[in-house]
Amino acid sequence: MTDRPTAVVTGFGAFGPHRVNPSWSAVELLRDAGVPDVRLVTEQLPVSFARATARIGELVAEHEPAVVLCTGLAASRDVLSLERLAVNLADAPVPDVDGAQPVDERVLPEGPAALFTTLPVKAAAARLQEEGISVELSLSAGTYVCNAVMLAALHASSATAARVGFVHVPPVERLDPARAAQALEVVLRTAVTRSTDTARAGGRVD
Ligand code: PCA
Repeated sequence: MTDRPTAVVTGFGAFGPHRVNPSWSAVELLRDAGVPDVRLVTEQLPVSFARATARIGELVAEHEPAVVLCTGLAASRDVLSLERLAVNLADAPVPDVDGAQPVDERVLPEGPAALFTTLPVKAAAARLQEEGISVELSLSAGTYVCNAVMLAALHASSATAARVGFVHVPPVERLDPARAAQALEVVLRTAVTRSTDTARAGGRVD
């Protein structure tokens, strides 16, 4: 029973006008349904640069997960986004729930400019499309708390084999939380069953 891989899956709490954060609704549904053969550790993170980045590091140290899947709301997006990159930049257009509003600060003072996801995002995107769930690969998780948590999760796991990534969910009007939960399960399953990503063209020319 201890052979089951552990997955730490997080969503965010309320912030700004978003009284209910659909990322957490999706994580709750995933938690309640369970994922066969995976030990799920779920937690709601506060939309706080300081507390959320510290907490994700604690979760990684405590549970030594095989997968870390963090999620958050992208209010302006139409479809589910699999983030490819976290940047070492905190530039908050609005204060976080603690009133902190970093401007052009490093998330990790000694860290690199950016870190790549270690999730097999192209393979996950292909599986999501097979399930009829619209998805895009994203090159920016923004410069707010979601990006900071993704960077902190990658940094905390950098000496491990954990697969770490971030999924941005659109508002509920564009994606039902039950469908978002299904999508998270597909991403998780892909992460635990594949050690490498598929090498299919998927970039962009702007
Ligand atoms: N979305 C915000 C922070 C919390 C959330 O759910 C973001 O994209 O940074």
